Amino acid sequence: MKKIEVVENVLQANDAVAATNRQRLGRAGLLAVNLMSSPGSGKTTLLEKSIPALGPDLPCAVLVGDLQTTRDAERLGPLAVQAVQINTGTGCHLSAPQVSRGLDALDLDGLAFVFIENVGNMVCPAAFDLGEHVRVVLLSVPEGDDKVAKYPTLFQRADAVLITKMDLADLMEFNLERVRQDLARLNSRAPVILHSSKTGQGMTQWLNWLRQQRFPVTSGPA
Ligand SMILES: Nc1nc2c(ncn2[C@@H]2O[C@H](COP(=O)(O)OP(=O)(O)O)[C@@H](O)[C@H]2O)c(=O)[nH]1
Ligand SMILES: [Mg+2]
Repeated sequence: MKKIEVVENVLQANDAVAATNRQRLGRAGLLAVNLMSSPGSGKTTLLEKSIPALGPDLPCAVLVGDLQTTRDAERLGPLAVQAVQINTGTGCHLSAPQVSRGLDALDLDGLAFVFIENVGNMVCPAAFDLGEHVRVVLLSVPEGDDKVAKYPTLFQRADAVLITKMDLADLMEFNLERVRQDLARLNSRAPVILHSSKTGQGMTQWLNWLRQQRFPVTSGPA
């Protein structure tokens, strides 16, 4: 029983900071996007492609969570965006207090998007609200078409699901219909975007979805 209480307290403390983060991000008039998936499913590559495509009218910043190294922030550096690496040490997900400190290191003025690349993990990030406005979950083709059913919590709370590395679908004998059926059972709300950073498939749909998500934030009450 005690164990359960501790977990609940940790989540409650996290959620309180997340609410403050969300208010702060909303006041700045930007959209915060939490990207979640396994390691190697293509989060940083997606950002490398998306940020230039959004263009100078929609400036972006990135908070990148990893256990160690500043490699992802270095990859995003040449895109001339503010990129802050958050090293979690042994932590398998980002928490709202870590994101709060990451936001302190950013100049939020004039930004359209803050992308939060979560630690690569299909389980733990799902439980932790960071104060984001939307949650995007990536599933890459090489991970296999059974993963939606095996890791349901992540997909249940997604606002959009990207099936990435679609260029490998034939090679990997990926059963897209199976994935669609599993997703339909868990989450009928989130659009499913078929994407490849290599061929550009789904890029327009993804960018349009992102742009649309900004409206409730920018045109909502102050
Ligand atoms: N074939 C293929 N490879 C990709 C695609 N997107 C990313 N990759 C590769 O997948 C690897 C991991 O990508 P990365 O963006 O670092 O994944 P992350 O760990 O989720 O940030 C890299 O070698 C990328 O070049 C894609 O659409 N198709
Ligand atoms: Mg990465």
